[in-house]
Amino acid sequence: MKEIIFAGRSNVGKSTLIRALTGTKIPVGRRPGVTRKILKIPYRNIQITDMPGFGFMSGVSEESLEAIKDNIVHYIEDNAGNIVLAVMVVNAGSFAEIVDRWNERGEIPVEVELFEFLQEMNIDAVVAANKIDKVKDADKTLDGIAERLGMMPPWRQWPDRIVPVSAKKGEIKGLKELIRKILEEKQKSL
Ligand SMILES: Nc1nc2c(ncn2[C@@H]2O[C@H](COP(=O)(O)OP(=O)(O)OP(=O)(O)O)[C@@H](O)[C@H]2O)c(=O)[nH]1
Ligand SMILES: [Mg+2]
Repeated sequence: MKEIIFAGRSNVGKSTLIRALTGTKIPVGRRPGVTRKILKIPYRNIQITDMPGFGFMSGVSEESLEAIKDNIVHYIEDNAGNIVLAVMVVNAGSFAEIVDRWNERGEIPVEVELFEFLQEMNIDAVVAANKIDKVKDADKTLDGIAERLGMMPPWRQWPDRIVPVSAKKGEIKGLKELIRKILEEKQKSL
């Protein structure tokens, strides 16, 4: 079955976003590390895949965190043929700061790595900038996200690649429309 995967750092709101999109009551929570296993949710004629988050989780060892990341990468490699779209969910308000902190340490931020990996695998990827309800200057924040993922600002130049959402408030219209558009284009090219 064709599938759409949702991936991103823990606690960014991946599961909340899938809930809002599909109406399926999958577990969500205030603490990082709620989704521990890859979860497959049937939705219409497609499968939505909820990934465990990568990054910090209290009480989880460094090795386990690495294992989660490896798991995600392997899953994507093994299922690349079915994956029609990857939604990379980020916390809009903290994304820039996290990326800059990693870069200052001379490390590649996991999100940047994931985004590049998806491109290498030829998997269509969109960035869902979630928790936009908590952000004061949305345009500036979204420009900062675009820039850090190698997309020249202003972010509005990339309407097919970056979309602000608030999963919690159910403000997900932009993402819904984008998903529909991408799936339609895929159908046509078959
Ligand atoms: N303010 C705000 N909070 C949100 C939004 N979306 C999710 N949250 C909150 O963020 C927290 C984490 O949500 P989850 O959906 O469990 O996050 P996740 O990315 O699936 O987390 P893991 O499964 O641990 O990787 C919850 O407390 C949500 O209510 C949003 O759009 N705005
Ligand atoms: Mg989750």
